[in-house]
Amino acid sequence: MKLYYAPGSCSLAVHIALKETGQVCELAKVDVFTKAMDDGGDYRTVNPRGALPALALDEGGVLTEVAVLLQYVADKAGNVLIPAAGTLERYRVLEWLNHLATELHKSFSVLFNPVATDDFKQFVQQKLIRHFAEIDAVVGREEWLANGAYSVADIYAFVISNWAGMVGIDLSEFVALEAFRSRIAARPAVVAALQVEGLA
Ligand SMILES: N[C@@H](CCC(=O)N[C@@H](CS)C(=O)NCC(=O)O)C(=O)O
Repeated sequence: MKLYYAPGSCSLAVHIALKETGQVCELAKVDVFTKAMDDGGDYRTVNPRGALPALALDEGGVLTEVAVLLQYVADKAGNVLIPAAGTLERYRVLEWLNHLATELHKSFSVLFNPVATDDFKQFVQQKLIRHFAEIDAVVGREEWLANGAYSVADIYAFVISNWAGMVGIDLSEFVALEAFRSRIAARPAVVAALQVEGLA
């Protein structure tokens, strides 16, 4: 497998899931803005949408979309980071993956967008703060987002929450969320992925 990634971006979630499950994967770094790959090629030849991440599969072909790649990587490792297909526990993890992808991840994309107006950014920030407040409440009651077990949903939430400080969102009032983030940051697989990406 080969993971196309940009340091600290949403591709980090897939990178962490690979490390957590001990799967060997080649890495190809991409400039998120220019789409240039380290070998000089244009990433859009891999993923015409230009968005990271993408995973080139051993069986051939390229798979995209963070939430899908997380399921793919977790499924390849058995039911370590995701419950078995068809179980309600599985749908609980998928519920979070979908929520994180559509409500949080893409809201951050607006905040990183230089053409978004300040008023709109403020509106989006408030929405994100409400979503982080919900996560704070959930991980205040239970250790992890779904089923009381660490899953790809927690990994995705961790990566997204890393962006808060970059766009002026202060998470320090969310004590349980900060503890959740620290628990994940301390995991050896997470430390290893961050080191490889030059972030630790
Ligand atoms: N729908 C895609 C969106 C991924 C996405 O927004 N990736 C960001 C990095 S976190 C990116 O590559 N942005 C640059 C672009 O879309 O051109 C997914 O869920 O994988």
